[in-house]
Amino acid sequence: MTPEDILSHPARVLTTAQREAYFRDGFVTVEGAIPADWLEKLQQTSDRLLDESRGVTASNDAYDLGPEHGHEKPHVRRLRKLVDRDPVFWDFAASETSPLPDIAADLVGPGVKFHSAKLNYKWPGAGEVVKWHQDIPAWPHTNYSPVTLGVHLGQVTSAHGPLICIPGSHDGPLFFHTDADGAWTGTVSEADLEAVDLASGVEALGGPGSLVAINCRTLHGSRANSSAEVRPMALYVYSSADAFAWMPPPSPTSKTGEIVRGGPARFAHVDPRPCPVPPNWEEIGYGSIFTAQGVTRRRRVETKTG
Ligand SMILES: O=C(O)CCC(=O)C(=O)O
Repeated sequence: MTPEDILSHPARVLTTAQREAYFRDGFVTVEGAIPADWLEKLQQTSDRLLDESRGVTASNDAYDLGPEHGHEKPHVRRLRKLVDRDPVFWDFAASETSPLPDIAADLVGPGVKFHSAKLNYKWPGAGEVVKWHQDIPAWPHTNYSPVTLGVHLGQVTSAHGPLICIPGSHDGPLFFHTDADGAWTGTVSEADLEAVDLASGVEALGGPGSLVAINCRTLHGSRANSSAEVRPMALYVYSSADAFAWMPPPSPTSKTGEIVRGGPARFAHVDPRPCPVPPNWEEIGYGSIFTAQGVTRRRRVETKTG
């Protein structure tokens, strides 16, 4: 579906201005998107799983652990395959009472397919950055409807290492996310970034329950958390029902491919714009963006905001 087709369907949760901003800029932030009862359930479940991580000593299917992880001080960088960690996370992704799939429908059209979900934590002092990247080169689809809905479980200010999106980059080129030898790096090369106006980046800020929707082509990243609090952000990916993955997903869940709103598509929508071919994750495995990118400080983003 084109943006015009999608906008011709009545909005369920977002305003017309928010939907139009998403299609114009490639992202939109929405303050107060998630009601308090849902937020509380998500926060409590996240806290419990963080507590349970104290007994885990190495990264596994559930936890991506940072180098400082220990029983006394959990350092979980990511909860993987979120919808398989606790039923609350799948209810939030799919149930009739959750606003999340309706927000997705406002951005991809009435037929909504679930792709994947994770919860990224960013710990104060850990120096974790997410380097500039686009999402779709890691999990290409027949079209560019996939959208990531990032839900802030805590307050996010400039100091918390917020997501930063480059406006309009979804209409620009798709970049390789590989090094000179063709090995996957999960990030755009310094040479390619020379052509990008990184200073135009917009921070996705907001209180607990705020949301940022990012199109799969939009260039984005985040710098280290320099605040005193952890920054937990749940990231749910959906596509239109007529989008089909043409390579194995990096982090398949038991729910990947489920239709959560509307019905299955009878035709695939194929967008002619080319997409680089990622590694076959089924063959080489996928850790997380932190393991792919390495955890290094990123000069460009740090320079931007001092
Ligand atoms: O957690 C972040 O700040 C960025 C997340 C992200 O872009 C990703 O995991 O692909």
